[in-house]
Amino acid sequence: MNKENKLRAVLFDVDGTLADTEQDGHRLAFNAAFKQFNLDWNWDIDLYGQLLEVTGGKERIRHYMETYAPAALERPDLSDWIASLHKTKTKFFEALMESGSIPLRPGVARLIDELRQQRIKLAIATTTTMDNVTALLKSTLGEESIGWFDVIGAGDIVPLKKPAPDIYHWVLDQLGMTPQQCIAIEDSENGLKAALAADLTTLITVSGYTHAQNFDGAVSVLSDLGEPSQPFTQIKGIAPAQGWVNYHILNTLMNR
Ligand code: XBP
Ligand code: MG
Repeated sequence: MNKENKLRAVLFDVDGTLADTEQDGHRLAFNAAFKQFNLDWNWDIDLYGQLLEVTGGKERIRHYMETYAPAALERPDLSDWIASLHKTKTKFFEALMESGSIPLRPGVARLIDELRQQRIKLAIATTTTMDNVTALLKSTLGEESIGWFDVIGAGDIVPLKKPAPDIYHWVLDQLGMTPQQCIAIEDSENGLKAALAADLTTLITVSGYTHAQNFDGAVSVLSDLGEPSQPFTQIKGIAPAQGWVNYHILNTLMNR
């Protein structure tokens, strides 16, 4: 008889998973920073969707320059300049979060609350900058919510960003857990690749920019985490027994 693994921790991605932050959050913050630096760059909605293939803001700026503004790559201080442009972008993103313009996605606050009651550990594994994570948590769940997460793995804490599994390895190591004790919740193909490469069962809740991506290997693909009053739509993989994801559903998915 198979011995069931008991769920001990949930590893959340941030952008696209906790909140739909890319189009009206990060994208606007990048454009505001470009303006402040007197650059005539403008990342429109379609272009930003393409640029999202590269994870990490500094990496994304460099990738954009390589493709659309190669002359600027000649700067002798290129890395420092990108870092300072990105720092300005982070300030704009924090201000946007403070204004409360981006809500959590359906089911996120409910699930976090239930997992806390069940004494399941919460962790974050993201490529975004730590300041962005804390700004989003503060503006949506309140300042104390930062302490609800046992481990927050963010940004440059590992050298290789998703789709590399490094951030998940780092978080698992900090938790002192095996992948078999955890489930990851992601919204993107790059995030799924990272989580699968770290041997994690992965649930996908698709987001604005990611709904058409390839999610082969995910245990289940859903529109969102759902609420009893607003059930999710099941897209692919295992169909949970009810229209909202809770502790019981995550535990079942982890053992499939
Ligand atoms: C999303 C990302 C990030 C954000 C921008 O990561 O790739 O780079 O787009 O944030 P995830 P920074 O979905 O894993 O959270 O500019 O701070 O990198
Ligand atoms: Mg994401």
